[in-house]
This record gives sequence, structure tokens and C-alpha cells, in this order.
Amino acid sequence: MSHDFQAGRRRLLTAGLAGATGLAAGACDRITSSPRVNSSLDAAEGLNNLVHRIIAGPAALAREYPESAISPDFRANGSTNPDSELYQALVANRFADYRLEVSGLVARPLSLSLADLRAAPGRTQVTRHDCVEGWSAIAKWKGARLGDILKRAGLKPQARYIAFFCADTLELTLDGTGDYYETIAVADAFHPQTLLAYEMNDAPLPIAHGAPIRLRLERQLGYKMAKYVMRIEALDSFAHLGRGEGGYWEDRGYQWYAGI
Ligand SMILES: Nc1nc2c(c(=O)[nH]1)N[C@H]1C(S)=C(S)[C@@H](COP(=O)(O)O)O[C@H]1N2
Ligand SMILES: [Mo]
Repeated sequence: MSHDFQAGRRRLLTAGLAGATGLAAGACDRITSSPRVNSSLDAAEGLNNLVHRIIAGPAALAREYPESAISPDFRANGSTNPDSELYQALVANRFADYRLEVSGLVARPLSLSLADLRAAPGRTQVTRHDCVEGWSAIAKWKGARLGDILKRAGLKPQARYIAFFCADTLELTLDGTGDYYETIAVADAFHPQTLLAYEMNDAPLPIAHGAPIRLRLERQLGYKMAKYVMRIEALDSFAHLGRGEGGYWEDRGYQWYAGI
């Protein structure tokens, strides 16, 4: 199937979605909490998920670009330098003490250093990042394939979601629901372009873009791609996390399945 055909389908789908959800004019930091808007978002989300999977198929690849298409300026969005003591201690030691914890519904919980992640089966891809605010940028990403890490951990069949817990707190709330987190479906975790990225444009991932590890989930919107990932957990439900909607922005009105 040609790239043009795929791109055309994606444009069509994106245009339809923007119309269906009214998200085109939205912004990560301008969220409506009106129940009416949220329920129409929920309805559109079911449609989005269904249409996306039927048209694109669960294994379809996101478009990849030549290196000449890499954006000279790739904006950093949301948190750009988590101020927690824990994170700043990792920065001070250039992430030598960083460990990615993999736990939950796995037979063998893992604690992986950056060297372990670099030694894991990896992939390099030049892809376009689309933020729901309406900007896009192209970069080259290199990372460990999440599916291989989960296989190594012995993911259990009951696992339905993979949760990512980040080092940053975007909003201070008494109950801790302001910490950035995300969840994705197990099928999307095993997609070949789903990476735990440690390099951007041939250099170690910059702090502003999520150092030392950020998720790349190329067929969904930017807010799904958790930066500063500290811990991964395999779950059968995400109802007990945050406010129960499956992610920091989902808890504030955005759709859980953000297909593009
Ligand atoms: N931990 C964390 N991950 C995050 C965010 C954030 O604020 N914190 N912002 C999200 C949003 S809305 C986008 S568009 C992308 C931005 O990635 P970038 O900074 O590399 O452009 O990261 C996503 N992942
Ligand atoms: Mo975003």
C-alpha cells in the first residue's frame, strides 16, 4: 500500500475526527470540563477507536519520513524539566542511577538501566508528532521496542493495559492526581513502532523532550507519549489510577484512544 494512500486516509480520518469531537480548536492547556462536551467526547472516542482499527488495522505503520524532513525546531511541550528532587538527582548523575521498573501483571518484574534498554532490540524511525493543540514536528527517534521488553518480563494474559508513570507533576493537587501518567492498550504496546525512546535526532534524548526515556506511540496524539517514564505497570484496569480515565489529560477531558 502506498504512503500517499495511507496519508490520504489519515488526513480524512483526522478531519472527520476534528469535526466529530470539536478538538481541533482545543489545546492541552485549555480544557473544557463541561459534561456535555465530555460526553460527546466519549461517544466520539468509541467511534474513533472503531474507525481507526477498521480502516488502519491494528498493525498498520505510521508514515515514516526521510531524514531530510526532520524539523529544525521541535517544540517542547508540557513539562520540560521536572523539578522533583528525585528527578534532579538523576540529572545530576547524568542518569547513571536511572532504573525503569517494569511490574504488575508480569511473571518477571524488571529493573532496567539505560544500558539494558540500549542493549534491548531497538528501532529507529523518522516520524511526525502531532499535538492536539494543532502543531506537528518531525524527528528521528531511537528506542527499545516496548513489546520486546514486555515479552522479556513475561507479560501475563490478563494484562489489558500498560501504564506509564512519569517524574513530573503538572498540577499540584492534594490527592496526587496531578502527576503525569498514561495508559495504552496491550495491542498498541506490541506495535513495531512503539518505543521506549532514548535518542532523538541521533543524540541522547534531551531533558525538555523527556530524558532519559519517553514513549513513542506513533499512531496516536502527542499527549499519549509519556515523557520522563520512571515505571511501567501491566494492568487489567486503569480505574484506580489518577481520576480513573487512563491518563493525566484524559482525566481532564481528552479521549483515551487518540488515534491519528
Ligand atoms: N511526562 C509528561 N509527558 C508528556 C507531557 C508532559 O507534560 N509530561 N506532555 C505531552 C504532550 S501534550 C505532548 S504534545 C508531548 C510533547 O513532547 P515534546 O516535549 O517532545 O514536544 O509530550 C506529552 N508527554
Ligand atoms: Mo500535546
